[in-house]
Amino acid sequence: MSKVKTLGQFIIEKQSDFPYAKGELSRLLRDIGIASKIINREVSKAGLADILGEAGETNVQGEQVKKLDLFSNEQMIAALTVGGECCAMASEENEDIIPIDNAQSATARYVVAFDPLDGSSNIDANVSVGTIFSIYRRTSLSGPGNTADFLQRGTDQVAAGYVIYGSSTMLVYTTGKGVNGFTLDPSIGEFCLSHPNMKIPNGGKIYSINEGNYVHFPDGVKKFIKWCQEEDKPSKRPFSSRYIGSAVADIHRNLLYGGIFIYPTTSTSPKGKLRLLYECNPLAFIVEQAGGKATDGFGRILEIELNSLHQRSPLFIGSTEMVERAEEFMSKYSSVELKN
Ligand code: P6P
Repeated sequence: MSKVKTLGQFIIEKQSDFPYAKGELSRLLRDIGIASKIINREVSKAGLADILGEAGETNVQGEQVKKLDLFSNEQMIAALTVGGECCAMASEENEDIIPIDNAQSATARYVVAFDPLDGSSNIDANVSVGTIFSIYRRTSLSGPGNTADFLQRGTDQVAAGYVIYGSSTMLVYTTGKGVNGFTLDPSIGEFCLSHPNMKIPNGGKIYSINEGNYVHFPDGVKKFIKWCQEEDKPSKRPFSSRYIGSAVADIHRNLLYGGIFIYPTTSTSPKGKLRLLYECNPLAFIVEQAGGKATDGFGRILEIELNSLHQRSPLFIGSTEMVERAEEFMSKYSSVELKN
């Protein structure tokens, strides 16, 4: 009896978790899985760009080679359009929403926001990158979705997940009933359940932040970093500094080992760098469901009011004990105006 449980089998098995579920959410997750497999195929060839042709040129087959983030964006849009289960999409690559105006989608109940290839600037160095997605019920009644369908709090997400294209390709997602991880088995082309019921360690010894921005960090962040670096055996300090520069990879590592990832306000990113809709909210939903915490340094990420598609937020995310320690420093050392 095979012990392999595919993503498809798992989704159908869990479908009973949703009363009145007619399978749309299951099919939506299936569609995202399909796009991820196609993206994975191209990302895994990235190192062959010299042979296959750089982006913007034609390859040996005479085909136009696209930048991988644009390619990934096209695959997500295509899979969700054909799948017919969502009425609109929002993407990091598109200024405005992408309404889907076809017969199937007119009655679709969901909208999907995504970052098709987060960290793509690292691709040429063969660093792990990721796709991040977030699913909401539409608030409009019918027809193609509209921008207002996306302006919801993170607490309103019905599902969220990421795909990390690394030493192996993993899809990690939640529907609010815990977090499960699936590793792609290329020999059968299926995501197989490899990390059931993922839980982030309550404490950790890894802090992940771009210390190159140190001089521009809020005082609370500076004090937290120095606290992490102090010698203190009972609390196992100094902690280790690990920063990949690809949020999905940094946060995935911390999800497995414990730790905190911080992208605070800086001089070049006065509201933070990461986007609330398709980065902070889905990653926060996953980490909270795994028992961790995600805030902007003062308040819960999932409760932040979203007023625009590409709105940015500071992000403190990971093991609860580490996030709460960082919040203590933020409260103690950051000036009052930063709390508004
Ligand atoms: P910096 C990638 O561009 C990204 O959006 C995140 O994945 C990553 O955590 C962050 O930016 C890295 O930004 O300023 O440290 O290079």
